[in-house]
This record gives sequence, C-alpha cells and structure tokens, in this order.
Amino acid sequence: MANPCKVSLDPAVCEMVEKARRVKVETVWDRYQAMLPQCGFGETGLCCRHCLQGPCRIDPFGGEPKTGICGATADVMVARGLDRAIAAGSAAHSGHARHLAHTLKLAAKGKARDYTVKDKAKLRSVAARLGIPTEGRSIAEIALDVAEAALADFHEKDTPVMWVATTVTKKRAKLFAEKGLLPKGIDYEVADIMHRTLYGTDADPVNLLLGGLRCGLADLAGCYMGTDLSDILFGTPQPVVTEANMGVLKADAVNVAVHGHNPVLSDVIVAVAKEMESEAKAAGASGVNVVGICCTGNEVMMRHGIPACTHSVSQEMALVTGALDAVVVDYQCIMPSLATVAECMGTKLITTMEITKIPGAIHIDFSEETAGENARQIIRLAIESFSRRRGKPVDIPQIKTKVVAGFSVEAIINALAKLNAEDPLKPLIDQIVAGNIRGVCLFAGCNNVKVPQDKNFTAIARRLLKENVLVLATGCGAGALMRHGFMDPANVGELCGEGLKAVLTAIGEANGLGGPLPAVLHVGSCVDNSRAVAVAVAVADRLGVDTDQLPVVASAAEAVSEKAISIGTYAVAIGLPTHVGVMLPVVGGPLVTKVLTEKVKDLTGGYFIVDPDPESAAKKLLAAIDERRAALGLSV
Ligand code: NFS
Ligand code: SF4
Repeated sequence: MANPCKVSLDPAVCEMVEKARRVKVETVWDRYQAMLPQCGFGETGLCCRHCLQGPCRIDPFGGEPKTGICGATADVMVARGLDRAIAAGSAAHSGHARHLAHTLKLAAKGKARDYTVKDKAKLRSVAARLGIPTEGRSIAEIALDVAEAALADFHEKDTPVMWVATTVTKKRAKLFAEKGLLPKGIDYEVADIMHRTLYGTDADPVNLLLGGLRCGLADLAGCYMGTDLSDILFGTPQPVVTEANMGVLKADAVNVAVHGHNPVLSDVIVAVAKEMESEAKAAGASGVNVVGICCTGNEVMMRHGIPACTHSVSQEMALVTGALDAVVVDYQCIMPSLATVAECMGTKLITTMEITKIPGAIHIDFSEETAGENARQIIRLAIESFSRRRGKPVDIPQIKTKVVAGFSVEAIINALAKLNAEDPLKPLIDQIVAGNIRGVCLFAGCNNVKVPQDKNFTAIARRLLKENVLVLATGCGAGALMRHGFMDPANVGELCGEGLKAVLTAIGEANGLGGPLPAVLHVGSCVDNSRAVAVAVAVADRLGVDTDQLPVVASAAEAVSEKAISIGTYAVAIGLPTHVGVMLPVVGGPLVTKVLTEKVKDLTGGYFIVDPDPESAAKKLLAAIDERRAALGLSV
C-alpha cells in the first residue's frame, strides 16, 4: 500500500507525524532536516578531538591534511573512534548487567523484598555453567555466588571473563585465548580502550581493532549476563500472545509507558500497576494500562505480555497521541527531547536513575530496597495526570498488530522437544540439512532517522523469509517487525517460503497451537542477542562445528546506538557475517574498512557487510548463507 508519509512505513507513526505538524511539536525528523547537510569529516570518521591540540580533520578525498596534528593517520583516527564506540556500548550493556547483579545480591541477602529468584532452574543452570556448586545448597546461597561471580567478571582476576569463556563454543574459547582476544575483565577492557585511544598511545590501526574486538567480546559478556540475571530474577520468557503499536493505548485508562532497558524497575511497575487498579478506577479510569517503548518494552512483553506502544526513532510519537499519562524511563535510548514533547502534551516524564536525569522531568530516586514504594509513587503520579486529562480529546491511531513473543532459548528448545524429546535440536538441524530452513538471520538494533522507519528491516526480512531463512529478532528490530505483522502467525502463509512454512507449522501443531509459529521469533531485548548466540552455540556444539561454520547471519539494518556497534563486533567475533544498514564512520580509513569487511574473516570467520540498500543487503546475506551451506556440504 502506498504510504504518503516519507519518514516511516508505520501508518500509526505517520498519523502522529501529521498531528505533530498540526500542533507544532518539533520531532526528531524536523531536527534531522535542520541538521542537513551533516559533516563529511564526521560521517567518514575523519575527525578527532582526543586531545586539546585538536579538533583535527583529514581530507576524505586524499588531499591535505593527510594526518592529524600529532601525525595520526586516517586509519588510526577511524580505528580509535570505532574503539571508543565499542567501549561505550560495552559499558552500557554491562552497566545494565551489573545493576542486575547488585539486585540479585540484595535479593539473595534478603535486603530487597520486592525481588526473588523467580526461575530456580535457570539459576542452577547458570551456576553449573560457571562451575558454582548447587548440590545441597539453598537458592539464596547459589544466588549470592552467581551474583558475586558476575561482579567479579568486571575486573581483572585469575580467570578470564567467565561470561565469555563459558558461553561460546570450546573451540572458539580456545581461539580467543590463543589470539589474545579473551577479555580479562569487562571494565578492564572498557578502560583499556580508553587508555589505548588516548593521545599518543596506540597508533597501529590493526592493533587498535584487535583491542576493539576484545572489548566487543566484553560486550557479549555484559549482554549474556544481563539476560541470565534477568531470567533468574524475573523468569525466563515463554511464548505469550500480545499486541503492538499505538492502538494499544486506551483513552479511558491510565496509560503508563515504561521506556529504556532494565527490567529492575519495569517488572515491579507491571506488578504494582495490577495492585493499583482500584485506585485508578476511583479516579474514573477503566484501569492502569502499562505499555512498552524500546527494550524495557521488550523485557516486559517477553515476560508478561505487556503490549508495545512504539520503538526507537518514533518514541516521541507515543507522547504526541496525548493519551500517555506518564512515561517512566530508566536509561539508554531515551531522547532528551521527550521532556519538551511531554510538556506540550501534558504527559509526566519520570526519570528514575541517577545516571539519567532530564531537565523538565520529575525525578524519583529508584532503589531496589524501596522498589515497590517507588513504583506505587510513579503509578500515583500517572493517576493524577489522568485526572487532569480525563474527558479531553486524545488521538490514538487505531492501529495494532497481533504479536506472539517470548521465544527464549528455553522456549525454543521446549517447542522443538515436542518433535523429539531426546534430541530437541535434531528436528531443527534436519530441516537445515534438508534445506527447508536455508539458514538463520538475526535482526537486531535500532531505527535510524536516516532510514524511513522500518524500511530496511521489513524489506530484508520479507526477502529472506521467502527464501526460507528462519528469522529471529531482538530490540527495536523486533519492534519494527512486530508492528508490521511479522509476529502474527496468521501472516506466515503470505510471508514465508514453502519449506519454512512447513517447518513453522509442524512445530506449532506439535505444540497444540493449531497453526504455525510466527514468521519471526521474538527473542527479546538487545541484551538478549545473547539468546541468539546461545542458539548458535547449541547448534554448533550439537554438530561438532564452530559458530563461524553455521549458515547464520545477523543484520542491524537501521542501527543507531553505540550498543549496536558493540553487538555487531561480538557477532563478527563469534564468526557471523554481520550486516549494518547505515554507514559506519570508518569509511575514511581504507585499511580499517578492508579489515572489518574482509581481513577479519581470516581471524574469526565473521565480517561486516555495510550496505544501506536493503535489496542488495538481502542478496549478500543470502550469498553468505549459501557459502556456509556449501562449505558444510549442504545443498544450495
Ligand atoms: Ni538496542 Fe534497545 Fe532500540 Fe537500539 Fe536502543 S532500545 S538496546 S540500542 S534504539 S535497538
Ligand atoms: Fe589531533 Fe592527534 Fe589530538 Fe586527535 S590526538 S586531536 S589527531 S593532535
């Protein structure tokens, strides 16, 4: 269907962009237009402010100046810049994981009564993987040890980072150890990047990239730990039916959006919202309607079926409806502009974390010890805000899609076990061998203002699904695909090739769904890219190969955040061809570009594919899948 709105493929977003124009609320797309043309030095990565002699910039066309004032070449400049982006991404994911480790520790000590170990089996399995004894020990004892092991992984100690050494294949752990790529400590690696990219330190672009690769693996640890500890504290996701897009807002309810990343706050809000229904009703509302934005939304969708309102670049549009009474944020991917939009629309913006304050927002100092109380305070503010909004017109786009989410590794294995209880991975592997599943693609990362929202994700996914590629999705990539019906099983017939359709139907029917699994499996938030790694590692182990031999690829088709860069880096480190659909600020460095897109293959088997065109990107991803199939002796 032709879409008159140029900025997004999502009709709900288009409706709200129109409204924003009408009511004169400035949007991310307005600010992008005002920013054009963007700086060519920055776009190609050829500017440096790492010391006070700068800023320095290098001519991207080979003219003068050819180096910075200190003599740093183009390749040094872009490698240093990339390294710092990887370090920032790693710091963010692992900051989120460390927060969970603290929560688990407090819970184990009985000091945070709003938290318990919800998934004891997951706790035991994580402990076993780390070599922590479980026999004859209490849950609190094991939980405390797991929390301590997590915190220990942040600094240098006698063992390498355990959340890398025990989560990749044995072959890969050995390769990383031999090549000096096994991270020593998560914080250690982030600090190491800051050190080596300091003025006058590392001036060898390849050495800089190796440091970046190791820091990228520290990011894998942060993500994997984030998933493990969230599952332990809040439960491992199981398939759940819910909805997505702005049509999930309800004019007559107290609408509260949870936005950001960490379930430490949002999981408690979901529980407290249920308890406070009567308070909301007393204020004249039909109830409390909690909805999600970005990855916090993914966390509570995966575990509680909380509907998703919108994602990433369109976050302002959720407020433009005028129907949101409160937006509660923790950290990461929260546009500072929300404060202005909130003020215009009568929404309360509530910040909760010490590291994320926004002028104009209400700050509630959240702590694990007082989580329930904090959450009640937040919902009360939302109810107050509703009372003021009550009876006033709102503009909720009547657009929503059905979503089946909740595909943790455990849930996927459970589903496959219905076909083969002894060897659950066998049916999956048989279908890959038979070619009914040609390969697997993971869609991850954000929506970027430079791309019409969802265009790359939907175009590439459509193409791959038709070619029988099994698609997993996380983060705002999952958000994009869910808002376009890719997670509604009713659309499998239209979206998937015959082979894939048959496989999804067989699994769905064996599980009593009376139909197929959805075309795209939602595996969670961005830290949950670890779940995709876990699936790949399990399949590789079962086949006796390494992850760089599998017909598995990844795509961050509309990436924004430095976190997407660090995730892409560990995807390459474990051996995946990894597509990025926006230009990376490295193209000004010819050697660095060549290493990232070609040479690194000799080291890890993985490599970056940078291509903003979704059609040609899809072709390249399919070719990468077929190359792997051929090498394994499978039909292509
Ligand atoms: Ni990932 Fe998730 Fe979304 Fe991008 Fe941000 S919310 S952590 S970084 S924008 S996918
Ligand atoms: Fe310029 Fe070198 Fe300083 Fe960077 S580190 S700003 S290239 S002098």
